[in-house]
This record gives sequence, C-alpha cells and structure tokens, in this order.
Amino acid sequence: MKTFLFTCLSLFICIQLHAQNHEESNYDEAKVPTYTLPDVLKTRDNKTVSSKKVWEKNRRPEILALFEDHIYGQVPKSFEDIRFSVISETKNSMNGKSNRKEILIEVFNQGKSVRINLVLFIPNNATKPSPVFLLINNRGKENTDPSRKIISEFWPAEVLIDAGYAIAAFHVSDLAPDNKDEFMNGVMQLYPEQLKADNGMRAIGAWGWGASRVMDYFETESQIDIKRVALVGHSRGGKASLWAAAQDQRFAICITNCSGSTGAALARRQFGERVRRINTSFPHWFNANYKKYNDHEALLPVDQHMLISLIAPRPVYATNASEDLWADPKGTFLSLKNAEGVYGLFGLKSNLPEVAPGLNTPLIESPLAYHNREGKHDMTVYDWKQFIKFADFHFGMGR
Ligand code: GTR
Repeated sequence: MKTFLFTCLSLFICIQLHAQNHEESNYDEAKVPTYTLPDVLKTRDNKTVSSKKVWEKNRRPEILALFEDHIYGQVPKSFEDIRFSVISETKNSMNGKSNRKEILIEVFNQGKSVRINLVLFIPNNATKPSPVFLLINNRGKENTDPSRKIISEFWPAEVLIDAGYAIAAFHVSDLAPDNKDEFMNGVMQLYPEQLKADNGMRAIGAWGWGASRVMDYFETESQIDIKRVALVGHSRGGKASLWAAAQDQRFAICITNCSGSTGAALARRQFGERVRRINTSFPHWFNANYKKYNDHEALLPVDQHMLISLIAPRPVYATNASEDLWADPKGTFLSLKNAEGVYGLFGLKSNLPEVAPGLNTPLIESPLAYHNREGKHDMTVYDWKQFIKFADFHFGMGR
C-alpha cells in the first residue's frame, strides 16, 4: 500500500512539474522556480574573474560567443562596400531649430545590397558636434515622420532637439522585415550562409547590425559627436539595442525600454513571456539553437544579466511599465542588479537599491539605471525625458 501511495504521489508531482514547465507564460510570482544564475564572473573553466583585464581578454569574448551561438546568432563584420548619400537636407526644419537630413546607407556584399533609410535631426544652435539618440524603430514608419506632420510620443524629436540632442531613427523592415516568411529579404541576402547555420543571424541580429551601419555613417558626419551616441530600442527593438550595444562598443549608452523576454529580463524566472512562447510566436527573431531552450530556461549557458554585463562599463538604462507584466519588471531589475559585479571591475558603483524602486521613481545617476513607469507597454515622452536626464548625467551635459 505504502509503495502504491508513494508511486501515485510521485506521478502526481511529476505531472504537476511537467504542466508547470510547459506553461508558455506566467504571471504568478509563486510559480517562479528556484533558480541559480550562471556566474558572470566565473569563466567556463571555473576561474574567478577579478580584474577588468581578465574580463576583457577572456570572459567577455566567451560570453559574447555564448550569446551568438545559443540565442542571437553571428554578427557578420565584413562587407564589400558601404555608401552614404544625402537624399535631402532641410536646414531650417522645426521652425528653424533643426537641420534635417535624410540619408541613404547602402551596404554591398556577395552581389546583393541592403538600403537603410536614416532620418536625422540636428540642433541648429549647437556650437560643437551634437550627442545623438538613435532609435531602432520597430513600430510604424509614421512614428518617425521626417516631415513632422505626424508627431508621435514614440520618437518626440522636438523634445530632444530642445534638450540639445540630435535624434535619428531607422526602421527595422529595411534590415529584416518583421515576419517569419519575409525576414530573409534584407541583410540575410548579403550573408546567405547565415540562414543555414544553427547559430546564424536572424531578425533581431539583423536589426542590431543595422544600428552598427548607422554608426559607420555617424563616423563620417561632422555634426555628430561619435563618442556620445545613445542607442534606444523599445520592446523587440530593445532586445536589438542591447544586442547591438553588446557587440559594438562604439555605442556609448544603451537604452532598452520594456524589452522583456530575451531582452533585459532574466529568462530563468520564467515570468511573463517565456522562451517557448517567444520562439513560437516569433521563430524568425533568434537562431535555431535557441529553440532547444523551449521549456528549459535553466539549461541556458547564459542569462540576460550577462548581456547587460557585456555593455560594461558603458551606461545601460532599462525600463518597464506597470501594466506590462509580460516584460517582467522585476526580472529586468534583477538583471541589472546581477550585472553590478562586472561594472565593479571598472570601479563603477551602481546606485540601484536592493529591491526595485516604486513606480515613476527613475534611478538615473548610476551606470545601471532603472525605472518602472505607471501605464502600458509603450515608450512615451515621460520615458524619453528620463533618457535625456540619463544622458545629461553620463555625457556631462551640465544642465
Ligand atoms: C510581443 C512580444 C514581446 C515584445 C513585444 C513588442 O508580442 O511577445 O517579446 O517584443 O511584442 O515588440 O512590442
């Protein structure tokens, strides 16, 4: 009898665990499993990293390769040619406050090319090259309307110009249409071998690659201060901004707004959107290897605090919205907290408290910054105003 009861109990526990493991999303803190994060400061051969030298030489490249192989895919570095053309320039846009430039960036490789359309506003009252915010636009193109007939909170260009910043944007569809059947009609054509590789580039990687090509253009633009480029992305765009800034150290600041699963939120918490769900809804975002972690987050060789760590010592600002549990605000804050050790190697102290701050309480004067805005999954003028304060602080704008 005892054995029978024991078998029944074990079976019951097994079924429960299985069911829990296969939930594609979770909004219940009680269902967050006990987890251990991979130690960002321990190399794969179990050596403790205690200096920035060892971090940069050994551990950082090791982690970068893990993210490439298991999640975002390779990032091709070479191409045959890149050309920049000024499509239009309007020196007195925004009632004379700004110079508007529309730039076409064309990149060529293996007989194919990709065309990135960049819109850029530069403050006219600048006396030296301007710091710039670059948005990876994953929403409708009207959000970054160059004519300013449509003024969207998602990209409040006038507010940035008034604050002394240049502001730029490109659309993700120029790099990889955001659709499982069409994502290959862009950058992927320049690197056809990527499609065949289990660790090949996919849409999020392509969008990040695009941000780096814009950076290539900024390096030729005398009105832009290339040492002060802040990369911004919202949600899926925020996953791309993190990955691009992790890869490309020319980005001085990274802002990731409501980026959630496979963005700034810890995977092992299995809270909000889980790996299976994101891989099923958006199979074109991440590489083939990532699918192995559907229902198996604990087996990932990395977690998202390590992605943030790759950006150290450069400042990272992650945000959430109170009604956006899908993007796991708590897991995002914990990601930042667990990256503190790497910033410490650079002598940088995070000012984040032990637990997440209350709503609408931005913690900005810190290399790892955070806020949780009241409201929905979105990027608003409120968010942008905090980004400006963050950049003011780190770029020493002294307002
Ligand atoms: C959701 C997706 C999220 C997030 C969001 C967005 O459907 O599940 O990971 O990327 O879209 O981009 O707005």
